[in-house]
Order: sequence, then structure tokens, then C-alpha cells
Amino acid sequence: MKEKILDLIKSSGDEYISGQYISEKLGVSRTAIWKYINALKEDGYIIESISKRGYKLLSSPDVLTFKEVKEYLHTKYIGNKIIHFHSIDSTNKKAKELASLGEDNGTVIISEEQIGGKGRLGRSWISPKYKGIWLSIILTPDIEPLEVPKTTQIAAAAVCSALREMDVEGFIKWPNDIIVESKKVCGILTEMSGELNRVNYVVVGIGINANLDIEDFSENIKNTATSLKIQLNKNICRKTLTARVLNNFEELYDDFLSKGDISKSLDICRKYSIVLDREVRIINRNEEYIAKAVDIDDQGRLIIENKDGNIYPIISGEISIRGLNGYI
Ligand code: BT5
Repeated sequence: MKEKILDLIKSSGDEYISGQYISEKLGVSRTAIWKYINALKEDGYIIESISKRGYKLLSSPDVLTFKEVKEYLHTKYIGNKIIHFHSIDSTNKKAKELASLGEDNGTVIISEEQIGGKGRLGRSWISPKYKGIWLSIILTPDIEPLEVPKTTQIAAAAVCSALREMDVEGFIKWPNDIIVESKKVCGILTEMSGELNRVNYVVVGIGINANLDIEDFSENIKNTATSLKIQLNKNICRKTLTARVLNNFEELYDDFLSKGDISKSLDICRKYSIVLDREVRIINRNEEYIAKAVDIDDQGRLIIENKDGNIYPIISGEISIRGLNGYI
């Protein structure tokens, strides 16, 4: 009921909407409406109430709840349900718990803050409150486990496209980083549960540094990480960016499921790749070597040419790529 009342107040824009009208439309008493309005105020909505005229929404809180993101969403199922937290250890961890209990395909977990945000290989991901977009998408595709890393390429293409829709020149650093002005603005962590030839579920975790300030980053990543706010010199609207990422993700993911290949995502990954045609350092656990990144193949694998002229693919999993003299 709280959502319905909010929808009505939002839809009346700059006009006041009377308690009488809401009461008739939704079949609730004026006292109940008053209680729901107070609950909305507690959620951070600033609502003006004037006797005899009614209610008017003055501002909405900057939170990534379904109520706030839905008006920008054009998806069929991704984000139909957004489970929102103000603080959590990790959205990927929560998504995996819920997915194993049978949560729906397309459900998105979002938290305003993560106190145990995760990167790959047990690394940690800095996720301060109300400043970023920390989300995980639950998927239950009927695909082979070997195909799961392709969803990372789909997510990278979706984030890059969303940023470009907002006139931000994002680039993709294969396999899981989005780069703006040579620094990391987004990381992707794809996890799965499955058996040898069956996927139970996939969780695609996306972390975007939207409105972080430089002091939010720890000393060791200040030179390699950035945020959209730092780059653009202004706060960006997290709600629209969240919706744009999910809109693009669904389009590219559906294309993959219907065609069985990720060509549409790969076109974006190749076009905006920051590693292709460059000499890069490849770091695979304890091994480190220099090679040239020559292509991304149809499976989403990076094709490299080593110093002996051998050309072969590497798969994402545990590989990190660096430029010869720095992060990229
Ligand atoms: C990643 O790992 O880049 C994957 C990050 C995925 C984060 C999302 S947020 C929502 C969801 N829930 C989670 O718990 N995780 C996902 P990797 O390539 O391993 O990079 C990790 C490294 O990036 C760290 O070791 C730091 O050096 C650096 N780092 C940490 N926090 C960062 C940040 N906010 N921005 C840029 N770099 C960061």
C-alpha cells in the first residue's frame, strides 16, 4: 500500500493530491494514508501536506530501491524484483544464498554499502555507503558451465554501453574491469553453482564507483581507481545509471540466450577494448609475462601472441592484465 500511495503522489507531479482522492482510489481510510505518509517520510521522502489541499512530493531519497529505480527500467524480467539493503556484507554472497533457496531468475540484490565486498580470488572491494552501485543479478540459464564466463563479457558490455549513453567514455579492460581515463571505475565478479554439465545458478556482481571521493579509496588503490564523480566533477544519478546497466544487460543477455552466442556483446567489448593491439603484462597467480593482446575470440577469450610468436587464447578466471608501465 505504501508503494501505491507513493506512485499516486509521484504521478501528480507538482499538483497536490487530496487525501480524499487517495482514499477513494485505493480504498483505505484517511488515517491509514496519514500513517503510510509518515512511513514514507521515515524512508527519506520529503512530502508536504497542507490541510484541504493534500500531499505533494518535494523530493525522493537517493536510494536504489525498486520504488526509485523502476521508473527508468525497461526490462522484462531483470530487476522485476530488487531486494534492497542499506548495509550488507556482500551482495554476491546474499544473491548466492537466495539463489540456492530458489530465488527467481532476474532478481537483483542491491546494497547501499558492503562491509565485505568481494573481488576475484578473495580480494576485497571497497563499497562505501550511498556512493556507489553495488548490485548482483541472479540468473538461472540453461547453459553449459563452460559458457558462464561469457556473462562477464555481457556485463562489461552492458556497463560500458550504459556509461556511453551518459556521455562517459568507458573502456573495457578484459575480462572484468571498466576503465575511465585509465583508471578502474567498475569491477565485475561472476560466480556460479553447478555440476559438471549443469548450471544451477549464476550471480553477476557489478560494482560501479559512482559518487566516491578520492579519500574513499585506500592508499594502495588511489592511483588505479577512480569514480564517475571524480572524472565528471559532479554527482551522477545512481538510479538512472543502475537502470541503464540493467536495461542494457537484459538486451545483451537475451540476445545471447536466443542466438547462443555473445556476438552482440563482443562487438562492444572489442570496439571499446583498452587492451587490444597492445603489449600487456599477463599475471596468472605466480606467473607473469609480457604478450600482445591480438583479439577477443567468439567465446570471449583473450587471444594473445607471446614473445615467441605463439598465438593462443587465455580464459578469464584468474588472469589480471596490466599495462607495461602501470595499471593500463
Ligand atoms: C573485481 O575483482 O574487480 C570484481 C569486483 C566486483 C564488485 C561487486 S560489487 C557487487 C558485488 N558484490 C560483491 O561482493 N562483489 C561484487 P578484481 O579484478 O579481483 O579486482 C579487485 C581489486 O580491485 C582489489 O584487490 C583492489 O586492488 C581493487 N579495488 C577494490 N575496491 C575497488 C573499487 N571500489 N574501485 C576500484 N578498484 C577497487
